[in-house]
Amino acid sequence: MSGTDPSSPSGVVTIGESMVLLQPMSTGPLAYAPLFTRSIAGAEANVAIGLSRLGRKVRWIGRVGNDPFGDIILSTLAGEGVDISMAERDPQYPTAVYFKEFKRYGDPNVYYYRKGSAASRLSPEHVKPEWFEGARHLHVTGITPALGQHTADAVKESMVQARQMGLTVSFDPNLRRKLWDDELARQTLLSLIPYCDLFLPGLEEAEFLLGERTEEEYGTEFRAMGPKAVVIKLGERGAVGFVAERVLRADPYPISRVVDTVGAGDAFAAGLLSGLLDADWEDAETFESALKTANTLGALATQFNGDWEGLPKSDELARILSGRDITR
Ligand code: KDG
Repeated sequence: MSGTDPSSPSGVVTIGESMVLLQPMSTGPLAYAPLFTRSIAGAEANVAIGLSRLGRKVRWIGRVGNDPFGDIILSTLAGEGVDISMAERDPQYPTAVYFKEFKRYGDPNVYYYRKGSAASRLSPEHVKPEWFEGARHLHVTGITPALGQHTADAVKESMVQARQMGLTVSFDPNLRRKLWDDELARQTLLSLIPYCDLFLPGLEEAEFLLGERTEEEYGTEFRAMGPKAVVIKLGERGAVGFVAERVLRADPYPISRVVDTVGAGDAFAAGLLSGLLDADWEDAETFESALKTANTLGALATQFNGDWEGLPKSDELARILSGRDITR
């Protein structure tokens, strides 16, 4: 179904819900927005597109309805070069939808219409070894586990199976408090950390999970739970990585305005993974360079409306990272 082959050594698999995204063409209260643009989104799909644009082979696995919104999700992902050959269509339940609201202050508000969606029916019995065959890495987030106990169990099962098959696993907690109760979120997200190799919280998420600590304490405590590496996103202060007893920092990519923060964490993950796949994580230079790419992608993702549309391709990213202007 797509032009990519995830059986290459650098192949990445990602699993999660993708939704149709409706964004108002005007700023202000959603209730008074008359016109919308239609796109697709979903944390794991955003990462898949970001990686595919950087030349990585990616397989997205998820469940959509047998409806026009399912069609547009699959055709958009396939058009972006993502392998959708293992995505499933549910004959009974629909594809989810979500709306953004831009009020000109703070992060955009999001409104979900996803209860009872095809993706929310994902359960551990769906997870199968074919999903991971030939791939090197699995990326999952804390959004799919928020959809129900069976989706949380399915994410855990996929982390377990992937590791049994020799893949490394990254896990972004992507806390979405609208989707679940705080205590359940904390317990479930903490319970998944031991099954990943690379844990990617934001600073606020780290505090939500462990309480107030220093950055170094977060790094030490999360690594003690199992992951080989931990990267904490620090927003305007860049990012800090903890790997092999080292603390590695990368400055933020400078930006002068923010248009839409949604999707920035996924872009960060795509940038980081693109730098770490097939590389030695314990090599400080490699890790710092991956952090720099991650910060750059995360910052670029805040510069446009939409969760992934403006993400760069590899040649554009190389130009941006080298500081060269497009006209020179
Ligand atoms: O990280 C961005 C995601 O939040 C967005 O694309 C939609 O997956 C989504 C969600 O559940 O919020």
